[in-house]
Amino acid sequence: VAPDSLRALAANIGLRMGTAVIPFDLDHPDYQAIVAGQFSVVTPGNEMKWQVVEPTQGTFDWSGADRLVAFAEQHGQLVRGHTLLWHSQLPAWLTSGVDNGTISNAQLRDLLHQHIITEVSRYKGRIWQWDVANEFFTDSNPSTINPNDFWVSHLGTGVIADAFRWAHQADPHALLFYNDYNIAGEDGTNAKSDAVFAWLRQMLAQGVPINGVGDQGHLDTQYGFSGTQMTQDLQRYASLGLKVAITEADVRTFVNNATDQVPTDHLATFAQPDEFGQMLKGCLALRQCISFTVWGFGDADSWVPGFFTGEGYETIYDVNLQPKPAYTELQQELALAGSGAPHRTGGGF
Ligand code: 9MR
Repeated sequence: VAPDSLRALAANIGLRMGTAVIPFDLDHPDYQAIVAGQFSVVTPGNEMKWQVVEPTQGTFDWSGADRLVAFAEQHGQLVRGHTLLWHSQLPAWLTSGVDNGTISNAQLRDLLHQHIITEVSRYKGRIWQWDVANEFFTDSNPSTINPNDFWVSHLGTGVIADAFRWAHQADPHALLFYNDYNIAGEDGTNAKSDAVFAWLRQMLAQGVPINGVGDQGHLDTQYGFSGTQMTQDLQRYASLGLKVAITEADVRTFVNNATDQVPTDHLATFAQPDEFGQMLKGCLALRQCISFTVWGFGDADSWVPGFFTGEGYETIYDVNLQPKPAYTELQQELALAGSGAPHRTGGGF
């Protein structure tokens, strides 16, 4: 591993640099070299989600997840498992069964229990952090657990705590995370962070086995961002005794087209790396921030154009897997963090 790689620079201060990975893209040598060379923790972007691992009831496909976990072990990397309880990317047999009444709420709860036990047990001892529950809070002010969420509407809010208990039973050593977006300085009101903080405090008081909070960190240059509020919010979670992590960092902007992904506003080429740097600084300021994961590392793999019309450019490598200014920004911040700024002398009169 090169001493100026992201993973080596971060290792100097005990931080893990991560990326989401498309496991079968590891067949491409250029892609594989970056995953192995730059990152020390990996997350399957989709391949541990219920829709992928159990496409037909009782028929499992662990091929992508197995491949990435094995790759990580061969390359001295840890794994962030993602994600056990989420409203999205559920198998069609499950959601249609619930819709047409062939799966009762009691059966739904049993199926979820079984799903969590099966998946967490399969990788027991091999997952560093699990995103147990994902995206339960509304973006409104005040923010609450979304009553219309698929899981909450059928099983009540208590299902979230149960998911943590089940995951903990299946792998007592994995760090169990609550993961969400806009919960560390991205949202001007900070309402969602306030709600998540209050809920976590309540859960911990009840003895629910939650070990950490993941802030996804999906930014957009049109809104601006400062790492100062992020550090304060992360600090507040840490004050509860929790670890914190940045789990899905990317910074999107408007682009000419989805193939070339050249920003339409030249200033975005400065704002994009700056916001990556702000997020990394927000994490670096806190010793409880144990990993910083980017949500994929090449603009060609972008999830963004499919979700935000006309946007892209959100990663740290371009569409040809060449490092962008955002890569250099992260590298420089890590290098500075590793050496510490020297003390000044002779500045007085
Ligand atoms: O990167 C994932 C993309 O390939 C999927 O199409 C998408 C489906 O919802 O999920 C993406 O990952 C999401 C993550 O699991 C949770 N936070 C938001 C991410 C981006 O949508």
